[in-house]
Amino acid sequence: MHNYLSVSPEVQAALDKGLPVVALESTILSHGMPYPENVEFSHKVEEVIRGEGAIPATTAIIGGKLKVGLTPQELEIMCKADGVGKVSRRDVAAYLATGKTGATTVATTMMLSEMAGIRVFATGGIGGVHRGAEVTMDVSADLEELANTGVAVVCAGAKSLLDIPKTLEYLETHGVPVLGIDTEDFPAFYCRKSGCKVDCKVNVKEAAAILKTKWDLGLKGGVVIGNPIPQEYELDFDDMEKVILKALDSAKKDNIRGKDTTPYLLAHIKDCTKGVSFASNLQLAYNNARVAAQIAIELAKL
Ligand code: PSU
Ligand code: MN
Repeated sequence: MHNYLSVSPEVQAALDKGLPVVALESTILSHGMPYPENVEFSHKVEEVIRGEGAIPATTAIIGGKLKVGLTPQELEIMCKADGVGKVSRRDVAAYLATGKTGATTVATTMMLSEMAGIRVFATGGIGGVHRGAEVTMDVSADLEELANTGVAVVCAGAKSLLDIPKTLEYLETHGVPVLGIDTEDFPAFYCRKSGCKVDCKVNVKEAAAILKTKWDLGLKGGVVIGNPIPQEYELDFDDMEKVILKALDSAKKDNIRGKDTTPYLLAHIKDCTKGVSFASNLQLAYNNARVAAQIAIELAKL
């Protein structure tokens, strides 16, 4: 493993001492946000975690290594995203063996976190079961990773471009707990409610206790922790639905398939909603980083 895994000295020192560490993904940087705004975000989201008293660990695949904890230069590479691919579980070995630079998704960030010994990860939204999956079979590898890998993912739920009820059915089938921070509603990224419920409304202390208990019992897999977008940044559900329907229609016309689907839909939504959705995206990600740090701190105490 040491031939492949490269944990930054700061993150390794924190893990050795049992200090709270929060993982961050890089697909959100390389394929989810424009350059150079993503550079500011990549630093600020790490500062939010530090501000709470935890250590951030952004992940990526660079130079044939699985990187956990990036330098400012490495963050810049991921933000510029020149020739940077989107790496899910199936792509990991090929990227490592060929030395290609890859951005980690939720699935691969969970993998790298578990390899390094990090238990809590903050992101924007998870992948899920796509609308029309009964025909396309397009189900994100994020869900399979949640079924198998012992990392908690703090997110603002899932974008309603996905089929949220089917996504939650999949998680239930695979035994993945879905918690809500101070809410009974599973959030829909830009919106605080999706129309679906979480399994359990919790505060950060309870979330940490549930994680400890699940893993003490040897129960395999991760946990989804839904943290709704702050009210002042919430967007209108029906407005977003119109934009999403247009994006789905356009993806169909352009014959977009496979791993390109999610980045295509995200880019389309961003263009259609101008800066408004981007501002919300930033704020919900900061909010998730804050709560993930608080949960990591509570977990470190247990
Ligand atoms: N959903 C978002 N923003 C994102 C992603 C999903 O609202 O940036 C990214 C994440 O990295 C997630 C990946 O893990 O897309 C899922 O891609 P796919 O649907 O191809 O599994
Ligand atoms: Mn897919």
